[in-house]
Amino acid sequence: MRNRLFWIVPLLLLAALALAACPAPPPPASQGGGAQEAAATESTELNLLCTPQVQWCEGMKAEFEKKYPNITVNFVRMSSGESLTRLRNEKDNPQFDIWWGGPVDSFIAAKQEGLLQAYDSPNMANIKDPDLMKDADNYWAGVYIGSLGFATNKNFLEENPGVEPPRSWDDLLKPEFKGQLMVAHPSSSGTSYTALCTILQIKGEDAGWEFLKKYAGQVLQFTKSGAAPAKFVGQGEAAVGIVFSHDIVAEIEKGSPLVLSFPEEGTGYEIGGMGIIAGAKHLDAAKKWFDWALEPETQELGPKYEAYQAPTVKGAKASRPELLEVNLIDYDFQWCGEHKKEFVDKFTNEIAGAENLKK
Ligand code: S7P
Repeated sequence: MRNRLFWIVPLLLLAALALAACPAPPPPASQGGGAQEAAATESTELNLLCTPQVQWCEGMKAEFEKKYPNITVNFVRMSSGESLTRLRNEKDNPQFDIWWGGPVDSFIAAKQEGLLQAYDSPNMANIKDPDLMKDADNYWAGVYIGSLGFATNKNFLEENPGVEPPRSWDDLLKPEFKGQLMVAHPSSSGTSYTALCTILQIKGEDAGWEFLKKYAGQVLQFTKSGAAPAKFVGQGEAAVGIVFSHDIVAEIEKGSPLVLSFPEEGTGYEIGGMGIIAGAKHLDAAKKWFDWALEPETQELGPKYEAYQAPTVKGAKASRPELLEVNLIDYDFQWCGEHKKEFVDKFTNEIAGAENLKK
């Protein structure tokens, strides 16, 4: 007996010491614990595919990082068509987490091709007109709205007395604008695709394609990016640009000698979209961006970065409401999105190839 006690006492002491050295188990999740908090503040990244103007992309990155200092946003700015091509090529190994901006026609095409994943953000409830401004299955949400307009160089008008800024799509075919139009190519640009699909809707498909042949014949140069013609026309490289009206306003604000006009029979408009990429590697961060982009305060940030699109959420004020107080057609986003590849291919193969685009 004495012998047994001789061994048991030191063994008990060793066991007590070992227990004291063990870390305490994490508290149950419902209490919120140190381990969970650490995970929430762990540094992470968000790879953003950004389609609007680079200045706005930079501004949004800075604003988001201010709100979420533990998330570093890496963005690449690409036009809509280029973005779609890139997402198709990376489908099996996506490099981007979220795509923000650019007309939703491309998001509808991306959903169709399995490039996006659904996310039912709690902030979807903020959207003003859910039937129009978000996908029924939550694959994309609208983050801004903008109308198409014409930008005419004032000096050109002064040098050509009697020439008026175009006020209808047919005016673009006038002899004085031969070789004087500038627009982006619809294969790379969402802006230009919006113009193409607007024309097909206003004129009907047969007459629309006939018109598009003549319209392409008036074009001096197709650019890659949708907003570029406003800049080039402001510099006097061509007389008229077909561009989103908010991009024309931004150029005028910078001092470019441009007149903004609209086609009176009706103009097309965009809903700028946002969607999470299928297989996103930083899903939590992507969801944070998605939620944040649907807050009224976020949507009012645009003018700080020379972006004058109208907001899509309740409680956010439009900086230039007059840009939507024009004759807007009942643009069929679903039809334009679902036919995007077909229409772009037809334009490229039968009307104007996409080679030698002006940047
Ligand atoms: O931020 C200006 C803006 O016009 O850029 C987007 C545009 O479609 C992107 O450029 P691409 O035409 O080159 O694709 C618009 O969504 C946005 O309003």
